[in-house]
This record gives sequence, C-alpha cells and structure tokens, in this order.
Amino acid sequence: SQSCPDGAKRRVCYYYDRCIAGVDYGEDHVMVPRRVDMAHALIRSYGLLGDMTRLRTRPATDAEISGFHGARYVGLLRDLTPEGFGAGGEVARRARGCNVGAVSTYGRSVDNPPVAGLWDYCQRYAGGSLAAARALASGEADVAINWSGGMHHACRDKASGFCYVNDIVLAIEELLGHFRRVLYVDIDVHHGDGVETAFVRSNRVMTVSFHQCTEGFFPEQRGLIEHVGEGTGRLRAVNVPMKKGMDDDGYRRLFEPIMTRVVAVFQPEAIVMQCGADSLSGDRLGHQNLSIAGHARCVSFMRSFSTPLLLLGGGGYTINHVAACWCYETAVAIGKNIADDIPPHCYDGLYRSQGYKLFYPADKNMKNDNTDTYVTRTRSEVLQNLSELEA
Ligand code: TV7
Ligand code: CA
Ligand code: ZN
Repeated sequence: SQSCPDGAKRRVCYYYDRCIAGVDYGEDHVMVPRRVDMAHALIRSYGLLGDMTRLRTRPATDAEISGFHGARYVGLLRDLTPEGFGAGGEVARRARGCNVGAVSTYGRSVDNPPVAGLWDYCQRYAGGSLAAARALASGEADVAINWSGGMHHACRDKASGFCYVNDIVLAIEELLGHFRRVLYVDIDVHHGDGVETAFVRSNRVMTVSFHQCTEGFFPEQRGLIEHVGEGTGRLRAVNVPMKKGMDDDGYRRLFEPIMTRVVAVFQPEAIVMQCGADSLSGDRLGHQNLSIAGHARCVSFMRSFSTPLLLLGGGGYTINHVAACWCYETAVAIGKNIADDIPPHCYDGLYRSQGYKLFYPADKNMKNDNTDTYVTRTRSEVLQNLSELEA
C-alpha cells in the first residue's frame, strides 16, 4: 500500500559541493554548513554513492538567480563582504532593508550575517537545486537530492531566517517550464513563508507546510491554518500548525491523510520536498519530538507516489542528528536498507552522544502539547479546506 515504505528502486541523482562545507556564518551561529559535509561523508561511508549519479554542475548565474530575486538585492549579495560591511561602509548603506547583517542593539548575533564568500555559496546551493530540477525535467532521474538547498525563507528583495537566495522558488520555476503542476511539501519545523508567498496566487503550485506555531516562534504570524492562498491560488496553500512536542505518531496522523488528499485533488506532475531536520527530537531550535524514522517516513510516503521528486535540505541545528537523518533519507530515496551502526569515517567521533547509532531515540519524557483532540481537529480543518478545492 501507499503508506508502506516502498522498496522499489528509483534512479537517484545527488548534488554535493564541498566548497559549501567551508562557509562560516560566524562561530556562535546556529547554522553550520559543515553538517552537509558530515552527511556526505556518512553517505559515502555507507556505500550509497555507488547507487546514485553524481550531479556535477556550474554555480547558478546572476541571470538565473534574478529569475526570482530583485536586481538591487542581487547586486548587494554579489558585492557583500564582511570587510566592506564595516561601520559606515558603502555596502552597509546599500544593505538597509535587505535584512543582512543588521547589527542588533542587544549584541553581535544576527540571523543573516555578511558571510565571507556569500555570493559563491548562494550560487552553488542554488545551482545544485536548479541542476536537480533539470535532471527531473529531462527524465534522467526519478529522485534528485540537494541537501545544501532548501532555503525556504529568502524573499525577492531580502534575506530572512539564515536564507539569502531562495533556491526552492528557482527550482520550482524551472520545473514549471516542464510540468503543469508542482507540489511543494515542507517538513522543516519553521513555516515555509518565502515559498508560500512566491506562489500564493498560483494555481500551478500548491504549497504545504507542517511547522511549529507557538508564541514567539519564527516566523511569527505565518502558517496559520486559515492562510489558504489568495485569488487564483486560493486553497492551494496548506498550513498545518503544531504545538511543541509532536511525536512520530501524531505527525503521521496528520501527514499521511493530508498528503494523500493533496495529491488526489491537485494531481502534481512533480513534487519538491524541503526536508528540514530541525523537526527532529533534540534539535537546538525546534521543539518537536520526531525520530529519524518518523521524519524519513514522510520522505518515503512522498516517494511512494512515483512522481518526479526533488529532495532538499533546510534547517537542522543539532548537526550529528541532521547528518544521520539526511543520510538515512538518501538510503530511502535509493530504496536500500542501511545498518544502525555508524561506519568508521572521518566524522565518526561526532556521533558519540547518540551511541554511534544512526537511529538515536526520541525523548520519552518530552511533553506532547499536541493532544489527540488537537491532531484530530487540525486534520479535519485542513481536509475540510481541501474538499472545497475538490468541489
Ligand atoms: C531554514 N531562531 C531557518 C530558521 C531561522 C530562524 C532564529 C535564532 C538564532 C540565531 C543566531 C543565534 C539563535 C539560538 C533562532 C527574531 C530574532 C531572534 C538573532 C540572534 N542563535 C530554517 C530564525 C530565528 C544567530 N530568528 O527554517 C547568531 O538561536 O527568531 C528570530 C528573529 C531576531 C534576531 N535574533 C534572533 O531552519 C534554514 N534565530 C546565534 C548566533
Ligand atoms: Ca515547515
Ligand atoms: Zn527551520
């Protein structure tokens, strides 16, 4: 059945660029691009590279990135350097309103710092998502993966939530050149606001975000159940807000019936999935309680529709958990079982806190604020909206 993991093989292509691993948001920043290098090393140590085609591609061009982002913002990202950002610098003036390196009065920590090598980083992760989209469009691959992508908060003219260039919007636009309808699913613990906004009036893109929606949690006032899209896009934005402590069971009781109905009513020709790993138990930012098996079950479920599938990364702040998760999801994409014991490799010492096992346990003592009643009501409200689309 569709809800069972599907062992059938798929042609998988995989993008990885080691230049991304060296990007540094700042020593105390929670976003650590090296986690993608850790995931890659783990994928290699499990012998999964031989089961995929490696996507080699050029970084995205200015013109490609300008397909979504405004010219002034693109120019700023290109010219931005930590040095040029110094007090009173010309670049700092140009950055006003773009939400980059806006130094807070409380301290030096900012969400979107002027990272060294920022433009190259953006061009590379966006280039990976574009190449992955092209591999699906040409029929070369059934599943395409870019764990360094998934930057769902970036807006046309500003950075947001550690995201500067929205590779997801670019990839969806690329897919729309070849497919009539594209479905976007976002299991990052944060709301996929940048992607939802970009397609809020579109009837060719349906966006679905599952996220934590509690007081003060970023991005505030986004992703309410009643936000359903606008104009011709009405009922084609789906939001599934959750309280703290969501476990595998409750998540599955929302995810599977909702996605089954979404696919039935929308009939996508391609699916883009943002697999942010901050919805996992023990994340530094998220407060959900998913196991890797529960998170990956969502990937396996979307794969079971046998529609071209683009898998992207996103959030994830406890980096050993993130790497374990994306490695396992790579195995799921291929349709291969892998052992729980982490093979010896260059980063194996970083898995000590999880006993050198891939499947670390969820938190048995965490309170789940998502009561059965809450889950049932949320599901029926979302399904109610979807039945209006059917009519
Ligand atoms: C996709 N939460 C991105 C998620 C983006 C979340 C936020 C932080 C944070 C930033 C740091 C830092 C942090 C411990 C956590 C209202 C503020 C509060 C800046 C400190 N530690 C994704 C964005 C979110 C930066 N932002 O979906 C440097 O947490 O809540 C906010 C905004 C103003 C700015 N301050 C935080 O997962 C990739 N930021 C430590 C150092
Ligand atoms: Ca989400
Ligand atoms: Zn997130």
